[in-house]
Amino acid sequence: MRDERVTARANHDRMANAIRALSMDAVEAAKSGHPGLPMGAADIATVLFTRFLKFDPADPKWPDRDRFVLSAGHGSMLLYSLLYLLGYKGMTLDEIKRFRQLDSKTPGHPENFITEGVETTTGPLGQGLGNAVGMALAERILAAEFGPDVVDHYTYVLASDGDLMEGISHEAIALSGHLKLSKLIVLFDDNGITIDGKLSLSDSTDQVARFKAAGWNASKIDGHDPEAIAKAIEAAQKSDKPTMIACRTTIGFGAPKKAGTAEAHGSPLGADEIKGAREKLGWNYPAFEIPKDLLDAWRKAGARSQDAHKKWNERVKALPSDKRTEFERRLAGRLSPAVSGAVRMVKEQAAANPKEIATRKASESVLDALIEKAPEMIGGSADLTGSNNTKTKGMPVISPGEFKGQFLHWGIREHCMAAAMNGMALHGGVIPFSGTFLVFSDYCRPSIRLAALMEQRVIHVMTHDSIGLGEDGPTHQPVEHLAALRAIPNVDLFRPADLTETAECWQLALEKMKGPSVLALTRQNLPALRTTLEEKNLCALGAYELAPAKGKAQVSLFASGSEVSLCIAAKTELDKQGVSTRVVSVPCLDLFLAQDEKYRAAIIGDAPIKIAVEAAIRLGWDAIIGTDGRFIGMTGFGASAPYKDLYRRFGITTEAIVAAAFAALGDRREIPHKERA
Ligand SMILES: Cc1ncc(C[n+]2csc(CCOP(=O)(O)OP(=O)(O)O)c2C)c(N)n1
Repeated sequence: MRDERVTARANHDRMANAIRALSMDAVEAAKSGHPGLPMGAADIATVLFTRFLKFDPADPKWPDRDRFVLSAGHGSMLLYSLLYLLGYKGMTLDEIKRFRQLDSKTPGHPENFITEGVETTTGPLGQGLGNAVGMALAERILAAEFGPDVVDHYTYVLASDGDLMEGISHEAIALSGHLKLSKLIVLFDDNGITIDGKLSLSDSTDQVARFKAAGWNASKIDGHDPEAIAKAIEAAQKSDKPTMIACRTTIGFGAPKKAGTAEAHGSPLGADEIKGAREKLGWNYPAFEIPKDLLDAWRKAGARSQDAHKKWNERVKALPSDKRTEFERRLAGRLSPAVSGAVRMVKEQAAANPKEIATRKASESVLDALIEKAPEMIGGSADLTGSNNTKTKGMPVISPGEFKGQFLHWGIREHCMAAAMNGMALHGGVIPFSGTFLVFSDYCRPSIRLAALMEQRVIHVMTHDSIGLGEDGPTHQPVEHLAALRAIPNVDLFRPADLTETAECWQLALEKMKGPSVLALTRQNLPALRTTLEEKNLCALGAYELAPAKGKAQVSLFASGSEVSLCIAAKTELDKQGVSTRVVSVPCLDLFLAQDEKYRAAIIGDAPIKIAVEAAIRLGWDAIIGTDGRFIGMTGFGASAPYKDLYRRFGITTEAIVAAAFAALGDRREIPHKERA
């Protein structure tokens, strides 16, 4: 018995050392990277991947696989070593040797869209933990609907001190504790070291107590003792709460001088230290060489779940055919054809019965029509449900331990909401949409940026989109946020002008399979502008001529959202005064700027006067009006007052548009005069 244990331990050590060796050698070859975490966490990873994790390297996207999130993305060599050792086809030894090089499968931080087997893109600390909450949530939501026979997997996270120091971790821990996400298991790489040195320089939190206070199981173990790790994971799997296992480890384990110090964190160990580590670990193989028997042992571990995978395929096949079709549709992320039907119905109603409503309310009407047709849509709000209008009557609420629902009260946790939504989208089978105020997009921004990078379909409903929110004042009035969101590549920022445009923008957001959308919506009522039914989605090209000029246009007015109606009123006035004017609605500047030259030129037109109107800063609009165009909007922060007073104070009015047009015409008339002089 004792001998067996000794042999098992020796085998474990060799397997873990394979991770350590590959990691330190790859970082050395790249002349950059982070050897400390992979060397320290190698024991945890070896136990998890060889004894617990359910996955199949032959099918990295197997929907019922356990998810593993390396939240501390800087330790990417841990993941790459595992993928190679376990037999993921895309991860060859050559790729390991090309760590951090151009076009390799081994970028500096894990990127899920580059490397098969990587579940999410991590690097910004704390995000992975937030993603994992969403993955665990999506698993429960789908299990509640389709049953444990086809949806039953764990979400494991490896989190570092940095992950747990970031503010987002507080939101993630509190929310998942509250929801009793019992299949979420966090392995905390408790090494007490950060970049600056000892963790004690900047933190003295009792993490076990912290997690327990949030409703988790939490314990402390020796992170280099495989049996202790295994026992803790076994207990975690049986728990009715999420579990955090603080695994005490030594960063850079095996490095003779640098282990246990910040020097092992983020730079190559150096030739001498690597030589010393080889001796200390009893690793007598050249760089990048894994002995055959060891590779075989790892590959065998990689094949552990093949049988489970096969049985799962059979269980899916045995589902009643309509359930199976629906399950497969959800997993593929395909929308039901009923979605476009629902959008059409809203457009029909909008045309038949034009109403003055706020676009947040318009969005609620669209959701009302959509929600039944798209049961994969999971809505939520960061404690502004009544303001964001993201919860319709037909949406049951997800609650602790009860996941059959379509709406989640995220609490006042915008950052985790956005990160978890990314995790839900990555998990698949659900389409998350959120609700908060547009001004708080800043609190979601790091996660929205990652959704864009990862090409994930998440939809953020962000209401109270300008000074038009009125009395809450400048703290709540976004001015730079539209531009800031437009600045993120692959984010589509929609700002619809009425109910019809809101329906069209929702459709575009849902149909955008590879990236996030933000719907910026008003608090205040807006008149209906699209009063005839158009089959075509006019918002699809980002901008379109809403009101043509009578004859040759002298003035082109461009606007989004709440300011489009001001332009329509200004056009009426200008036309009356003999100035032929057209109005272009720009519900999505991002989409418009992505159109071809011909379309852009046609929409921008050749009217000599171009004026853009948006109750926000000018940034971005020059692409349409040019640097010599006129802009009516904000140049600084708003103020607290009823919104009509604010629009007057900041000069965003029909009169101001008309005056700007005349001033511009006057300027032009003056030019030849000046030239004559
Ligand atoms: C949001 C964010 N801030 C800063 C960094 C830069 N950074 C990378 S690792 C790290 C901290 C390292 O400490 P720890 O998380 O304990 O990792 P370990 O030293 O154990 O590898 C920092 C500050 C980052 N990646 N993300």
